[in-house]
Amino acid sequence: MVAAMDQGDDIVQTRFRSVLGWLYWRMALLSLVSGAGSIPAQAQSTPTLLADVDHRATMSLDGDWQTIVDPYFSGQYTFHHEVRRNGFFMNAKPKKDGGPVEYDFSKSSILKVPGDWNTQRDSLFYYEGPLWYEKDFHYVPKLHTRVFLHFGAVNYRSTVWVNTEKVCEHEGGFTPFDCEVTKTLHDGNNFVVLSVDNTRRPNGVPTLETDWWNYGGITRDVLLVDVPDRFIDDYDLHLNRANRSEIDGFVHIDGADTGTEVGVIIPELKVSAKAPISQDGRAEFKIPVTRLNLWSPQNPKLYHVKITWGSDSLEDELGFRTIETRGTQILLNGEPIFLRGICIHAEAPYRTGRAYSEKDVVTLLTWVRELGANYVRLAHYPHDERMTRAADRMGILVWSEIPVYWAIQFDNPQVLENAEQQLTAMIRRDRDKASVILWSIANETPNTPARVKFLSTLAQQVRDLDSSRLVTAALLVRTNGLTKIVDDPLGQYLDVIGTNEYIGWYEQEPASADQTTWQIAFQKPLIMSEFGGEAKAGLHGGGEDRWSEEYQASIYQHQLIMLKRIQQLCGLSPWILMDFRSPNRLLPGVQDNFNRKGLISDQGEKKQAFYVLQKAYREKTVGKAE
Ligand code: GCB
Repeated sequence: MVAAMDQGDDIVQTRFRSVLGWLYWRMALLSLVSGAGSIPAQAQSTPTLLADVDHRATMSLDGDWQTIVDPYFSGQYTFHHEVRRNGFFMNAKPKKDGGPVEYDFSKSSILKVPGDWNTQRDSLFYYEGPLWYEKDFHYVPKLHTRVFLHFGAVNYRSTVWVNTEKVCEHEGGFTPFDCEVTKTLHDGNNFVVLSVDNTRRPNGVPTLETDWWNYGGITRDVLLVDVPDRFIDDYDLHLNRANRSEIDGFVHIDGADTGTEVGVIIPELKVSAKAPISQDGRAEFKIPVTRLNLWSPQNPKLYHVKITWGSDSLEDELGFRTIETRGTQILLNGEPIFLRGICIHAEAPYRTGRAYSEKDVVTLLTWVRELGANYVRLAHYPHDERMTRAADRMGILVWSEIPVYWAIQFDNPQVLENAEQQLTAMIRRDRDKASVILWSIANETPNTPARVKFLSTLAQQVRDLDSSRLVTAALLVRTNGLTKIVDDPLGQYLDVIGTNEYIGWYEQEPASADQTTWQIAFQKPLIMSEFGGEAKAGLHGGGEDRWSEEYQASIYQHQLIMLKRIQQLCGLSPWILMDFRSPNRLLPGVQDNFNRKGLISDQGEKKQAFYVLQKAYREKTVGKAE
């Protein structure tokens, strides 16, 4: 995709200029008319992140929300013509007397949560801008309980008010956040208002240009989460790489007294361990275990684990396994493993739109199984937590990634902060999942010194947060005739090298792969993290007719010939399991706003290439049999 990248840079710059003008206008207006936008001291600009929310006592706020489409973001102003105008967060009602109130949530239309707005209302299909959500709910406070408002994901920027008080702000469309609302909720009727803005930004992560639909809105669950006054807010329990008879890790308590003890109980293993809390609020564990049934794709064994501290206790289902590299191999539980995989976007099968439900993820992963795969690359951002939970249960290994995609502003410290925050949220949410073996910090990022500095900082952050898994990224490769060269300096900071190439689609012919050789500058495991080509399901032609199923199948056939010759290949995840919506894909009658590189159409029709890959995976003709 190098060619497309260069073009992308131009587009980014052109759009950047026009966006600058618009931003200038808007900032000027805002400073004239409003005090809104600054966050009061009591609100959290970096909201808390709870662990294991799907095992907490919760009340769902999913369902119907009142919504106001607000392209000029007029609902955020509090002053206009020197007259006080309530921002929409006040949730006021128009009255005959008194000042003008020019909105009314109760009379506005409804959107379902979770769900992107684009596929729920025709007029919002291409909408990129601010939209307001409001929901009324009843709440009865409990003694000695703190309450958090949890959002699974909101794309892209959001500000949250409860009963008119701003409780938090968040940026990033695919990671969870939690706003504390203990003191904001009343006994009885309450309401929450959210402004959500999916406007693409030059300094966003991702930035202006992506090859997926910019689905806006509250795209994942909203929950009220009850926890005790002081509670278990983070933990990591994993198998020791060097000693697979020991579970290591920590439990962190929010507000703990030093010296008090945390308990970890695994009934099936007869484990009942205790450890004291030190000054940093953490209790460190080294738990000896015997007769551990290791988690693997063939045996996705999960243990019931209970963590206790004071009045809090938290349960989880954890698998125990190790993942490491040795030379150019990836070892699962000490044994070499070959990753027979496929990429997936969080696009919902059949209905399209953002995937969020159990049905969505099980449909996708069942196809993965049918393909004979043991591995998925979840592109290009963290997917719903149901996906990694299902992968844990179904024994499918996972590469999980943050949307550091193409040419983001690598020299902007605020962009780094944003990427770090998304990386932390991804790791904290999913480090209890045995299926996740690879944290990816980037996809196809152009090689510049600023970018290497930026991404090496992220690689170090992964190691600080989770040293039990591997760091990777999908790199661009250089081409010299029929030689592919992998020498991106970022490679030195990674455990596993991912490379994307599109021989037979963006360059050369499918058969060119037969003669292509690979020069890899790193003695590390390599994953072919993308290859493929487009085909419209049901469109047939010869092996030379682009867009036909035969042409796509021929790309796969030739790729498989090439891949067998790459000695240090440890896995592959062709692009992609299912067709997905993309605003870049405009060919009428064929693409119609879908990237058609799926092995399966968005309506579930399997293309010929699916069966080519299935045969190679089932017969293990690609990669070494483990
Ligand atoms: C890539 C990108 C992916 C695109 C794909 C394509 O290299 O990583 O996001 O969708 O190519 O289809 O061009």
